[in-house]
Amino acid sequence: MRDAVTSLIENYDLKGRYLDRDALDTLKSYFSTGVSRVQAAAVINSNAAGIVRQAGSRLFEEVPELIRPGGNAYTTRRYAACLRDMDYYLRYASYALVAGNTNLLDERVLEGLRETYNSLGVPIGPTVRGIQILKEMVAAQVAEAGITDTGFLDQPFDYMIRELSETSL
Ligand SMILES: CCC1=C(C)/C(=C/C2=NC(=C\c3[nH]c(/C=C4\NC(=O)[C@H](C)[C@H]4CC)c(C)c3CCC(=O)O)/C(CCC(=O)O)=C2C)NC1=O
Repeated sequence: MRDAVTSLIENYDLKGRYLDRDALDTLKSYFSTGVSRVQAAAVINSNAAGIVRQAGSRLFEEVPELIRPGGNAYTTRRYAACLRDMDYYLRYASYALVAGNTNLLDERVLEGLRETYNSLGVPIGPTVRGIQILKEMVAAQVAEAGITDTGFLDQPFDYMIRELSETSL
């Protein structure tokens, strides 16, 4: 599992090079957003249950077939599994925000996920929509908390969306 700093150092070490101007700019930009990243993670952390619940309700309003007989989130067990998955996406996004790197999403979340979803008939399109809703809700809550330096906020959500959507046809 890598973060913004360890991945940069690893790259430079592989080439046996000192940190040059590009590296220092990257580090400066990471550290200058550090406090906001931690604040955003704190906002997510203290509202996680509500965010997941509301995001789920919004998803099921938009795609009601999911919770009707024959839908993949139909039955209490599968409904709960769906919300649990949303909670995974939110929690790992909060880690990735602090790490400033998406490597942990590859290692802990996305690896093998498409295959699992395909074998269980979990539809990718609505899952992607669920992650989008999480992203929108987090953006709103972080803004409401008065955190303004938030250019980094969408990255982990967009990364999961892109990786899950890829080859989904
Ligand atoms: C931390 C990394 C991690 C992830 C991401 C993860 C996902 C994950 N979701 C699963 C199931 C599931 N995932 C869903 C999710 C949904 N169904 C829908 O219709 C919606 C679109 C969607 C919710 C947004 C459902 C319903 C199941 C149960 C499917 C079944 O057992 O039939 C399973 C199969 C095993 C299980 O049920 O626990 C895994 C591994 N597990 C992990 O350890």
